Amino acid sequence: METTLLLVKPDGVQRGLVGTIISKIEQRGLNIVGMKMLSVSNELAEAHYAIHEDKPFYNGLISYITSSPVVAIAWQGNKAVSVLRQVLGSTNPTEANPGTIRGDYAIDIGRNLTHGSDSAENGKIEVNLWFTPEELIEWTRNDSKWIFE
Ligand code: D4T
Repeated sequence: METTLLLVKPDGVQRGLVGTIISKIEQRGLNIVGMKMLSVSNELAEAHYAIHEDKPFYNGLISYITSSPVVAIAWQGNKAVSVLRQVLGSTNPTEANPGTIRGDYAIDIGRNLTHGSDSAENGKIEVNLWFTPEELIEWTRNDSKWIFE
């Protein structure tokens, strides 16, 4: 069982796509174990994007993620990391397949609607960065036996 972080970035919230994005992932079969809306502080943005500190697009990333509220969701399930990234589509929306969130709703890499953790290890780290333990709830979906063999 893996845990992974989804961020619906400011463009996703402003464009009214929160419900669409959540429902695609929920219907695929992952469990929501934490969910909140927040204005991202510079400190949190810098911690989240620390790995990109030296990249030319770093300043744009920080100003984009702090520009307007985001929705953060922790998901759990078998293969949750790869399943979530598959639903989101390629980082660059022009390379994302139709049927994915970015393939259907985005064009620019700097306005790619969502973030999804890229490994099980980073999933744990990022969920712990964005959520306190009290904000996470372990539970079993009633339909889990119809999703996981
Ligand atoms: P996210 O973090 O949005 O799920 O994307 P990925 O995990 O798939 O991609 P990433 O870490 O390589 O990039 C993080 C973030 O930076 C933006 N970006 C990326 C950008 O604006 N210009 C670029 O050239 C790249 C490579 C998009 C996602």
